[in-house]
Amino acid sequence: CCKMSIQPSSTSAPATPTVKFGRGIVKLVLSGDALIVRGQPKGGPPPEKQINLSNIIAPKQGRRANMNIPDSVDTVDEPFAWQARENLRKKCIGKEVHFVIDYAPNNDRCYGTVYLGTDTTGENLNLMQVQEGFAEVRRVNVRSDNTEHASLIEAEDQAKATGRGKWVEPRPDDAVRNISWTIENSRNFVDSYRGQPIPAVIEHVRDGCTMRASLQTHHQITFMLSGVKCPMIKRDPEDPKKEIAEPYAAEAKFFVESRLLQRDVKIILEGVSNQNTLLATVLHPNGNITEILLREGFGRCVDWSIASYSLGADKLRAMEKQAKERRVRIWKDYVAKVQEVITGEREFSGKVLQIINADAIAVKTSSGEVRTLHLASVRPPSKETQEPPKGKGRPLYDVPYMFEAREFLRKKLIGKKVNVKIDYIKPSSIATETLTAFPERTCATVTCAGINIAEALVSKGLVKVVRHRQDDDARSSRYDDLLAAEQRAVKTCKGVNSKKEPPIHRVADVSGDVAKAKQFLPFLQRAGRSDAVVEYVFGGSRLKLFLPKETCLITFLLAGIDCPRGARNGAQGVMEADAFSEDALALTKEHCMHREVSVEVETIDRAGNFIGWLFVEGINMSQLLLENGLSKLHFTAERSSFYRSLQSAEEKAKMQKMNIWSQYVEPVAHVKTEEPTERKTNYRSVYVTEVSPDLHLYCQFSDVGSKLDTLMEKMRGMMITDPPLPGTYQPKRGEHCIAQFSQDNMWYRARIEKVENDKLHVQYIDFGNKEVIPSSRVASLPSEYNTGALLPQAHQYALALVNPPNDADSLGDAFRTLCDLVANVQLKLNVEYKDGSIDHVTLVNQDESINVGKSLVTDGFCTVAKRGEKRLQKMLTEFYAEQNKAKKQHLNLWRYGDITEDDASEFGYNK
Ligand SMILES: *[C@@H]1O[C@H](CO)[C@@H](O)[C@H](O)[C@H]1NC(C)=O
Ligand SMILES: *[C@@H]1O[C@H](CO)[C@@H](O)[C@H](O)[C@H]1NC(C)=O
Ligand SMILES: *[C@@H]1O[C@H](CO)[C@@H](O)[C@H](O)[C@H]1NC(C)=O
Ligand SMILES: CC(=O)N[C@H]1CO[C@H](CO)[C@@H](O)[C@@H]1O
Repeated sequence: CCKMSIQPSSTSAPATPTVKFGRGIVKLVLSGDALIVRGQPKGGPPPEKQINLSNIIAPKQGRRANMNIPDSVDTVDEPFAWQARENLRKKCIGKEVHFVIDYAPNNDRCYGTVYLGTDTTGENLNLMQVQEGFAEVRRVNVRSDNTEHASLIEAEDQAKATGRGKWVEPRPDDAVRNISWTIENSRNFVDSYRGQPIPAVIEHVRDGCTMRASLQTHHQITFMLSGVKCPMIKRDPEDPKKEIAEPYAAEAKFFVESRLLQRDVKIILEGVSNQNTLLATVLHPNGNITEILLREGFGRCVDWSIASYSLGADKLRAMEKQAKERRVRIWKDYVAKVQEVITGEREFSGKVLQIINADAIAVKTSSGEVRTLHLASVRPPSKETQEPPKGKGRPLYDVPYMFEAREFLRKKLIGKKVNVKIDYIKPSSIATETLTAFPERTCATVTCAGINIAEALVSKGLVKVVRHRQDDDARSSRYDDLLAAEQRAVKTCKGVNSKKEPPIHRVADVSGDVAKAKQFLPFLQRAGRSDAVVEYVFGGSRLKLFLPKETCLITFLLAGIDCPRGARNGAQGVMEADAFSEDALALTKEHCMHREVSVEVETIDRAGNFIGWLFVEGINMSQLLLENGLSKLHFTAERSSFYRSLQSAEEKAKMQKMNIWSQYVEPVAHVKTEEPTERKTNYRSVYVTEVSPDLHLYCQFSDVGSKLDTLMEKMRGMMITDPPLPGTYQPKRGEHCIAQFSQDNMWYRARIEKVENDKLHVQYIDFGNKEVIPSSRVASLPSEYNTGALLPQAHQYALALVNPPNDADSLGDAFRTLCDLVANVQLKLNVEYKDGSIDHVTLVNQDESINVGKSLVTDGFCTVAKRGEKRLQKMLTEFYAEQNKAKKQHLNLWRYGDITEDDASEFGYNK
């Protein structure tokens, strides 16, 4: 080889090299006879020098074919080339050396003798390689008096004689490496090591997180560190020879190079990127570089590969957090993103009441509050890929894997206790394309019996993990677990990651289809008890059921009861909610929502709703509602076999005055079917709070007054501490609200009777008076003050045996007189009879000397209303006597004579 022939011996070098000797750290060993030394940096990158060891020649290593040279092929090692390199590397890599330049024909080439340590007294590496049989001595152009050369030759002879290094006989099989330059199937390759650390040498560092290594098995691999990304050094797209380094890229590279290059390490192969690059972690006895890079601000965590990191992603996050807080290197300008504040408790436990979606549940906390929670950092299956649903939108059955996700959550969670940790609040937003508004969401990590529910869903491929923006910390507190679970799910082709067609659910929706329901009825009747899953609870006695065996959806009404109903559209517009409808709904929801139940269908109603009995965990729901005073027994229950127990359930609730029976008076007299002949009195103290122009009276019971006062006081307190935001309340007809009475500017409970532009007609439900007020004077009525807490306190009555006059003037006179009679006095009230829906009463003062109704007759403001009841006859006679006296005296109505004669015929009265 011509190059060799021009190399002179060390002692005969006539040329004067620019550097005669020097010191440095061995950065890289190129072969058994060449290395690169790195000098001390003097600001800027440290100077480097390649030195070929003079006078010796080591076997050449095989090389990979150079793509840029035509016909280039892979070459194999000369025997022992690798061992020679390794021998030198192990001796000196990273160590300080002293070198003496023997000959340097130009800047690129340089021959020298290298000593371990700081001067020529250290071990001579040139000699060492020869002694150990890993290099031969060059024998050209050597003067005979060269003692150094002589000792090299002596060493070589010795090595040959003792069969050291390459001189061993017979030559072993592994003298030539079997190099694999490329990996055929990266995925299989990674799997074949199953996470075992493989001894390796790092051969090249491209940037902080990308390097090349030769494994013990002589596989040459290029890999990226899992979980971290360092600033990159890229080629300039304009000029391929130029490199563009991101800030800190060179520093990161140097940091890694000086610690890992050509060091003995172990590599854990962990995954394969989309670009087919291996993902790995490097173990060095002094620690692992991934954590250190993050801690020193040389890199950031990357979500896409952090799940591959096998030593615990949480450590990487912690290191990155530390670096951010210290604002070190790449984080020097880091500003923490302001997050939506989480108010109230961050961690709590509760019972799952409802599965709202594949990623959302309703939880009842220990304080009784029901909260909607979204599972943090996951996305439910969506219908994006689906064609638009035909007919009725039933995403639960039509969106792939939605049903499976719901079922998983339902079976695992419904009715169970869960622990909730709120991770972040996702502010409300509007999708720019569709203009869909998304309300604010509370996103949490939910665990049940130690299982992270989101993680379980992800690992079954039933939801996907949200890819957050790099610096977005609003994410699950167990985000890396989710990523790892997703990686497993992808690998094992679970759920949405499967190549198979998603399962299809053909479900017949019979609800609301009268014809279909009728056809179906006989099947269900014959079936006796059928299994069902409660899909939804509309009201205390109204549910939507899925019958898995029949794969159909039906609307189901609980038989045998009359359950208070919520506000609804009736023939006369919106009908107000019945009292306790909310409580009944809550009870049924808590027991039935998403539960597996069994039903016995009896019949259907005209709208195609099935009516029957529903059992959940041994409870007959109709009976439970009766027991809790949240329904009344319906006469149709009589024919059922449950009648006796239903009846006694209702009886018990009545006796305990539960809920709808809170005003219940035990029917001492009513039990008798015979009509009583004696009038009974059972006076109750009242205040009349309002008289309507048709002479109806609104009364409050004195004994409930303090309850009302307390409620109003609390309610008004709330209006001060937590005043309503103007414009947030949308008043609706029939609804209860809080209204500010124009006379005293105080807040009262009211009912909206009519909405007229920005004017509202309201009636104050505890006082009975009505007025028209601007809508700015009403606010929504929180449920704790609504009629569930206390029924409306203004009770409407009419006066017994009293007929209001027909003409407006006389009615006005009677009205004013009545007002004077009842104003500001405590009166006693006895119910005499019911006419229409209204109780007719006798009102007397405390010592019973004044009878309000009778007074109106006595003074000729009203006439007597005849009644047939025997028990009223005595009183009726007294009233007629008064009326006759008034007639005679021509009082008021009787000023012009006897009016009853004409009016009786005109108005159809039968006297
Ligand atoms: C110096 O060593 C390197 C690495 O082994 C080798 O490629 C190169 O050819 C050597 N140079 C000379 C002039 O021998
Ligand atoms: C070299 O390695 C490859 C793959 O690792 C193997 O298929 C081949 O048989 C080996 N060759 C020799 C000569 O050992
Ligand atoms: C990773 O490196 C850190 C810091 O150097 C060290 O504390 C830790 O023990 C290392 N972990 C492993 C598994 O080597
Ligand atoms: C037949 C049946 O299941 N009856 C149940 C009805 O519900 C009550 C509880 O409300 C149970 O005690 C009964 O056993």
